[in-house]
Amino acid sequence: MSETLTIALSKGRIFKETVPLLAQAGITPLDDPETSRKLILDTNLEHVKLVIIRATDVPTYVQYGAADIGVAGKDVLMEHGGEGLYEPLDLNIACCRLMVAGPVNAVPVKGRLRVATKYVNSARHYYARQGKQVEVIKLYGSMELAPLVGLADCIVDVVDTGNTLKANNLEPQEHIADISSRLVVNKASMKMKHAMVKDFIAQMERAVANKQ
Ligand code: PRT
Ligand code: MG
Repeated sequence: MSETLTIALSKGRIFKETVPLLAQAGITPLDDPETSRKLILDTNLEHVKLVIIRATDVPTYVQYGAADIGVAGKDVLMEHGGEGLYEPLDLNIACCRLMVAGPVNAVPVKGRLRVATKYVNSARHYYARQGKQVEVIKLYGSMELAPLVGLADCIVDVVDTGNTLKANNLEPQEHIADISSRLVVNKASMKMKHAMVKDFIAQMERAVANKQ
């Protein structure tokens, strides 16, 4: 088969937790993105390539067909909006919770709440559903710092162990959504590479089921 299957992954926890699932689907990367500078990794299968990109860029690569398939956190997908993507499978990896967090024992804010986050769309939707007027301040990282220096009253961020919050005298206040990573598929690839894509999804489905 001359057709290739390109899979977009981010380094770090998503790569680490996806590799064992790929292994069960018969796919082994020939390089480790933590030590290699390569952005396109070959695998043991000649027609399967991995592209290593920022977590937030995965939906964009797949939407435009630069990758056929990707693995992305639901937090990232909610923020992206999911246009041009199918989301056929919950991989049940990189699990965490999207939460509102603020200073321990914070006094209720009078007036408009200031919320710092990289999840601007999710935060706006969340507060709009509650009929709350808030000011959302876009950040690209280290959200935990914002309440400590008076930039915001609270943050919207993903929380796993909660240790990062605790280390900064913050605590979870409201639960917005449970998060796990999902397989996403380009809509055109689903049609044009149907057999290959369907087969890959089925194998990943089995790999996920085997883990439970
Ligand atoms: O790190 P980088 O800026 O390159 O990109 P990224 O943060 O978008 O990627 P990455 O690899 O950190 O996260 C990829 C995906 O993993 C996210 O989109 C989530 O779906 C998922 N995930 C699961 C998490 C966490 N758990 C998590 N704990 N993403 C981030 N965190 C952060 C958390 O916000 C805190 O700052 O990790 C820190 C430690 O968390 P605690 O609660 O265990 O202390
Ligand atoms: Mg990170």
